[in-house]
Amino acid sequence: MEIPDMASLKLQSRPEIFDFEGVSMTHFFTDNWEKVKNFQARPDDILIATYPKAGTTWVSYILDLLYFGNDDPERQTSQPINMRVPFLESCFQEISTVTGTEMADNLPTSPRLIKTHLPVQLVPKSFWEQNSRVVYVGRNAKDNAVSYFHFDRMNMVQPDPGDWNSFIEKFMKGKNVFGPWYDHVSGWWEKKQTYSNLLYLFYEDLVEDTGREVERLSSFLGLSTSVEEREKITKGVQFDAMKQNNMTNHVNIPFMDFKISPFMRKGKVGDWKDHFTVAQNEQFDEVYKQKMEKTTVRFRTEI
Ligand code: PPS
Repeated sequence: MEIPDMASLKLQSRPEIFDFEGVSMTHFFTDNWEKVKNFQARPDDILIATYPKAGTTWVSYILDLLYFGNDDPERQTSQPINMRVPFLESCFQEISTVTGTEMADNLPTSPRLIKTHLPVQLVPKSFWEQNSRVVYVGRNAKDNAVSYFHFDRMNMVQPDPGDWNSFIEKFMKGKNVFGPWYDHVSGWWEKKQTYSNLLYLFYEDLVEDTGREVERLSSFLGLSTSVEEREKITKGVQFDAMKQNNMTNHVNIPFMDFKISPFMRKGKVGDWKDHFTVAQNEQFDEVYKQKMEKTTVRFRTEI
């Protein structure tokens, strides 16, 4: 795949946000919509679903190691995680001629691990028809917002975030790519009540006890992994290990400017405390109460 360099990409402007079926989107995630909508899932597919910046890469890597960690050593040393786990709705035509759906269609593995940031109502219906397994990861709104802010600063294919004050206003209004955080986490939570093949994980639980969550994943997927295997995986997926690992730290992505902010930034629960002013925190809590009134999903903003 031919990849243009950062300098030439920087010359292009950031994408506009627009309303797509009631959700804020950029064209990078809607240009291939017919193919996304009609994507043919398989019964053994595993869909990794998240709001952006909730722990997608972390869980993708854990799943990849659980399934393929002992197979082909070359996979672990030469294939970046974003090539192993295609981003279903992505369509970065300026950068690559291969769309997310094509990448997924051409995956040689079984099962296929597929990433999506779509809110539950936009997920291609074949995943439900095929009863594919889904792993959802949620992260508390405050840390999620902070992580998303720094990501939008460094990622040239995302809309310009502006400064932190304007970003947090936008976040509370749900005007980020992939829509409101509130609807995303609660929509997927509702789905879990009726769709039993869905495991809902929390980023905070992963930070608190990664080994326990690896075991939870392994058991949800019906895998018979040994304690030693799980310990090895747990060690390999720690923040520092993944930050050093060029297959997981996204250094291969040309439109991310690591001088502005690294992809593997802090990996913490509670970093929001270094960003929110007291007034912002109070306003955020008020908005949160209203938006999350009807859902029973609960997040921890510290551990
Ligand atoms: S994306 O672009 O939506 O796919 O990003 P995503 O992978 O969902 O989220 C990136 C954030 O997850 C953190 N991360 C981790 N934290 C702890 N441990 C491990 N192993 C780990 N791997 C990724 C990453 O640092 C981003 O969070 P922030 O808060 O910005 O550091």
